[in-house]
Formats: sequence, C-alpha cells, structure tokens
Amino acid sequence: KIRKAMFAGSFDPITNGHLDIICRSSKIFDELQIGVLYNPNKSGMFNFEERAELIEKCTSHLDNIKVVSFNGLLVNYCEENGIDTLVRGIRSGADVEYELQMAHMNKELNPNIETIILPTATKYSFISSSLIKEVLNFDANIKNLVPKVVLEELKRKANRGN
Ligand code: COD
Repeated sequence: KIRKAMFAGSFDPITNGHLDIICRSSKIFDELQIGVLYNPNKSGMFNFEERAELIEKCTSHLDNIKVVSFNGLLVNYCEENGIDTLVRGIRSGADVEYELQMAHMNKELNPNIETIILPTATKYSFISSSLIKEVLNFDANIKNLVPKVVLEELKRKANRGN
C-alpha cells in the first residue's frame, strides 16, 4: 500500500523548522503533500501562490513532495485524495496544547485519519514564521532561520515596504 501523508500549515513563509519536518517525514512516507492553507487566526504577508512557490523551490531536491492549496476542511481533502495521515511538528510544551486540540478535532471529524507529531530538531525549536516577520522589521540577521530563497524574498518585500 502506498502511504500518503499531509503536512498542512500556513507557511507564511516556510522556515528551516518547517523544512526539517518536511525532509524527515518525506523519508517516512511514500508521498508527502504539503498543504498551504488558510488559518483564520493569522494575517498573511505572502499570498498563497507565493507561499507555495517558495515551498516548491526549497523542496526541489525531494522527489516525493507535492505542494497543494485548497479551501475547506483538511480532513475532507485527505479523504478525497487517499491520504490517511496528518503530520504536525512541535517545538515546545506550548505547541502541544494547540496540536492536541487540532488532532482531536480532526479525529472527531474523520476517525480514519491519524495525526502523527514529530518533535522539532532542537536548533529550530525557537523559529516561527511570526517571529521571523517581526524581527525582519528591525533588519535582523535571520539567514540561519529560513531557506535562502525565502530570505531573498523577505528582503525584497521589506525593501518595497509591504
Ligand atoms: N519546528 C518544527 N515544526 C514547526 C516549526 C519549527 N520551528 N514551526 C512550525 N512548525 C510546525 C507547526 O507546529 C505545525 O505543525 C506546522 O509546522 C505548520 O505550522 P504553521 O504555523 O505554518 O501552520 P498552522 O498551525 O497555522 O496551520 C493550521 C492549519 C492551516 C493546518 C489549520 O488551520 C487547518 O487545518 N486549516 C484548514 C481548515 C480546517 O480543516 N480546520 C480544522 C482544523 S482542526
């Protein structure tokens, strides 16, 4: 049986923390879809095409990745596309609470779909897209925190003033 998994998120933008989870889970599953999705609790810097394009560029060395974007419930998309596992990452105890709540809700919505949670690599445990965007405003050095293409795009946006 071909094992298909989904790593969904806002990815606004993708960071080295996200990329670490992607690389590790791409070894565990036959196919890994990366879902660029809308989180109503977060405002966006990059539009969905830009986010997906950055992910494509950072994962071009992996041959079992597919980047997708859709509206609606994550579990519905998974059911329709033969995906039975959701991959999530956790950085700290603070993430556990949120991730467990989402895992339980997704399980309630579709009991056939399991959530698997991978702990972050220690060196990436403090990285979040929100903090990256915050420190960027102060011209901070973030070159170790995001892939090179993301750094270039962030700088371009900062210089344009949007
Ligand atoms: N190291 C490791 N993992 C990390 C790091 C890091 N430094 N930073 C983030 N991660 C992990 C996060 O813990 C998460 O698992 C994943 O990467 C994505 O993170 P984000 O912040 O980009 O994405 P979220 O949490 O905003 O994504 C939420 C969704 C968009 C997936 C959610 O809102 C959703 O499923 N929306 C679709 C509608 C739906 O089905 N809603 C019901 C959900 S119960």
